[in-house]
Amino acid sequence: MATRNKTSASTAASTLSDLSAERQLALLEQMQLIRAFDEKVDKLYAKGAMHGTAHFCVGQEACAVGTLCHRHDGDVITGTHRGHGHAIAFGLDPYRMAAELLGKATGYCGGKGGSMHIADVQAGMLGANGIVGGSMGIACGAAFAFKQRAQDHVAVCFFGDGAVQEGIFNETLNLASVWQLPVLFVCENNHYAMSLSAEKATAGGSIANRAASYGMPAEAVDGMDLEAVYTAGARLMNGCRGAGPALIETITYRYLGHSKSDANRYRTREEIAEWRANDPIERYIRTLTERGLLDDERSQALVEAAADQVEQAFGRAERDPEPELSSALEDVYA
Ligand SMILES: Cc1ncc(C[n+]2csc(CCOP(=O)(O)OP(=O)(O)O)c2C)c(N)n1
Repeated sequence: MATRNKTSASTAASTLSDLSAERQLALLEQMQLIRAFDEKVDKLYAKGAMHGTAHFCVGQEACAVGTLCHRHDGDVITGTHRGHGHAIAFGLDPYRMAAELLGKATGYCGGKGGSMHIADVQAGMLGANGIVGGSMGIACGAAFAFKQRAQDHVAVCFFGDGAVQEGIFNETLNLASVWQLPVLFVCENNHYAMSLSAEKATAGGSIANRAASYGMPAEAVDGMDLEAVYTAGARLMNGCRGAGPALIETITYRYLGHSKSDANRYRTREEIAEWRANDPIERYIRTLTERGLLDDERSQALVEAAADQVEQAFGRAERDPEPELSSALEDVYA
């Protein structure tokens, strides 16, 4: 890990077990809510009840939850096309997300944005993004503003392994480091950019090492292990505050296809099964059970509560009005 000459970069790591029982359980609930949300959306697409496309983060829940639980008021995030988990972990309302996906006027973008454009700028969710790597420039802009205003906030920027091969990755890491911008880059290395394997596409092998070469603290962690992401998140996000950038490479996996039209021909069933056997939610349930904070009954109740919350969100959103035709040209930028 590269280090920076700032004391805040060496903030002592805290672990999940330092949190109250209630808080530890809340992180499980959040991961279950993300999964329930994406599974519901997947079903709605399969039924033809939803249009356009969507990208699911089933399997990747620990990455967003483990980092964003360190956020403070005033911090902002930028997401990706696979962004439902980022939005929920940031605290957006699943009902307004459901409304957005269903094209309803009550959605975060008035029903005109859909899955890849969910944003709540007032709250600090600066947007999911259909442009691979697009989240990086926006996060750096926000971090530049924090620095100019001498604010102690962090911009958390999610992106995939595919974005690492784009020019913007190198430009933004360089500038963030040269200008010491408070950005936490969170790479969700789920091993594929559509069908292209990260292993074949990443010169030098390690994304964390690439970031370290720009002079910022950078670590690769097991993204299927909430505990590991949490610990790295505590250290690196605190290190960003009032200081410069850092990067976490979360090694993770998407269980479902790239988007709705993916036949999964570039990977085997066995490979998917192997990753599913290391599921971040199941793994965290085992940890909480070993700590005496959870039993089978409570665990089942939490799964049902998450599914119920999602059902209610979509049920309510379905009854909401569509945007007025007269609003078609509102909020359009050219
Ligand atoms: C600039 C740009 N190039 C190409 C695309 C087409 N595209 C959409 S998603 C994707 C793969 C992205 O992979 P990765 O960054 O690893 O994210 P993941 O889908 O794995 O979460 C590509 C190439 C795009 N949307 N934007």
